[in-house]
Amino acid sequence: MTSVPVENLNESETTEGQSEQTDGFHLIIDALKLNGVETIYGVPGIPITDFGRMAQAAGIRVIAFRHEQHAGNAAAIAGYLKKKPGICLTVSAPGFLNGLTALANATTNCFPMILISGSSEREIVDLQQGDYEEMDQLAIAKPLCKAAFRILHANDIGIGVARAIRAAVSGRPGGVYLDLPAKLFGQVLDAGAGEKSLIKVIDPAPEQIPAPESVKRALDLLKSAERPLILLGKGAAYAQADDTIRALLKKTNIPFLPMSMAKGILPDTHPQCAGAARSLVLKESDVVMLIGARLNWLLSQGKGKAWGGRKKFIQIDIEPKEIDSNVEIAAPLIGDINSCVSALLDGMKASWPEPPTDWIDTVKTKRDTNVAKMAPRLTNNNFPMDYHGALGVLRSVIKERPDAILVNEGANTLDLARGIIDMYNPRKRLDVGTWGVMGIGMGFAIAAAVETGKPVLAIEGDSAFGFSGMEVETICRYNLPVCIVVFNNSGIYRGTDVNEVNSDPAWTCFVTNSRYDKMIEAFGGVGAHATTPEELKRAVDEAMDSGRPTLINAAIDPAAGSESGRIGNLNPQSKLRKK
Ligand SMILES: Cc1ncc(C[n+]2csc(CCOP(=O)(O)OP(=O)(O)O)c2C)c(N)n1
Ligand SMILES: [Mg+2]
Repeated sequence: MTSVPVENLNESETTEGQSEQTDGFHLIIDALKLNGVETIYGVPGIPITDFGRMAQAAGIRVIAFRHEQHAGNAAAIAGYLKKKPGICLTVSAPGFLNGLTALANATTNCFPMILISGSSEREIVDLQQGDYEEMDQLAIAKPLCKAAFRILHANDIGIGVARAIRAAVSGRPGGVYLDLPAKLFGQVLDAGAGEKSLIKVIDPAPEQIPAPESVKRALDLLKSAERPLILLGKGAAYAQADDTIRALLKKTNIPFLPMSMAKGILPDTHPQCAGAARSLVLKESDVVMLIGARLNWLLSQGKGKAWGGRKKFIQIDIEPKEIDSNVEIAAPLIGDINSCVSALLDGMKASWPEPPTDWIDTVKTKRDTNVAKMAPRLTNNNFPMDYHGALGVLRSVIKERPDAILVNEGANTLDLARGIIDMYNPRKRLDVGTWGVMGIGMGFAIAAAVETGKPVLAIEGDSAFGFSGMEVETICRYNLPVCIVVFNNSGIYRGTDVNEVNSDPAWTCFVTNSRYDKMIEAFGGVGAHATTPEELKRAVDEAMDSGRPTLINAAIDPAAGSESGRIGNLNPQSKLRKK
């Protein structure tokens, strides 16, 4: 398509004798609507305020946040839940930068999203002449996302939006940046020509069928296994290939281990789930099939003590470059997860050997022992409340409402909740993901409620909550069915550190006996204060049943947590540190 600067068009061509005109504002909205965009998450300001108004008037739901990072996180998780790019809209320079963390996080986590930012006058920006919010946003975004585009001419809007959508969802999904200079919005175009320039993206994430020889190689290896394991990553949850994956697990009877956000494809309570025997299955398995899971730090890079020696890996991934990233992959299977798992099932024909019974029994025994060991801790009604007592009741809340969505961040609050709370359905657990990033809480909770209409339970460390806490106003403003439980232990990891040098508090500690529940009351939401598991259960049940925006301050023993939750081993140690 040729790009004719609109201001160069002959006046008479656009204003006289032709009934209708359109402009950048409307074409962008039309392009998004044509491609099924229903919701935009953002923060208004120059040059996008009117654009947001017009999008709202055109029937797009526009959810306005208090900070772009949370709007960006909302867009990212909307993309994950819907398998379509979530849209975040920001102003130039500072707004763009605020959204960028979410864009980078989305790319790292393979969530499809598009960050659309208004930008300043190109001519001035490029000569660095000091424009309002001057910044070369495209250059800055490029290394942090999967693709970055700028649209200069209104008749390229169709192409630009199509490229952004395709880049976000095809192959391995990720974040895309779309730069819209202020001038673009006002550019006028003949309405007919404008309409013709739009593109409805055909098959944005096509099936990618694995090669037959890869399928055979994977099946041969799996058949040879004595202690097989299937490891499900959040890619498996994203793929929405739930039935196919369940069929594979049923057919093979192989124990499976879900990564955090893959929990619930089959319930954590399923007899094959090895979640409660994680250490054992990682160490003892001989053949491991990775489905949409990467061998990154969360899996100790596939080697070392946790893995107890060399394994043979089968890896299903849509991204060929992922293979051999950390250890040798004996049987790579490149394609989309549904196609790959379907091909494996087809190749298994009618009969497939069960794993040796001593392996199944070993896993089961370990799992049952660990579950039994944990059980009494989860039913305590201690005061001061500890993590296990509090999480024991939240576990029941989810068991009683398996359709609710759980958002979770923090350190102890995250690690313990992940292990304790069983999930029963796919894509119901949303958390800090690959980076372990704090600040996703309210953005994820808002988008989960907006996109699914289901009740949301956000379990937040008090530090974690602080990163996005102001968005409780957004939750109240849109009257969303979100119940936030702040695990208030007065600090990061613990609330007991002491600074022995001066009167400043230790830098991991917050104000003691604080009442986060008061925050939501300021905006008309329901606040509650819980000091025992019983009180907590009552307050959460009420919130989940009423659907009213609620924040429960769960007072947790400041001494109950441990440094960095379960990953304290990643802290560097000083040999010289003075005690
Ligand atoms: C953006 C970001 N900044 C800082 C951190 C470091 N960090 C990891 S966990 C955490 C907070 C842990 O405290 P809290 O949420 O209160 O959980 P607790 O362990 O006390 O239950 C922080 C600040 C991070 N992961 N991400
Ligand atoms: Mg804390």
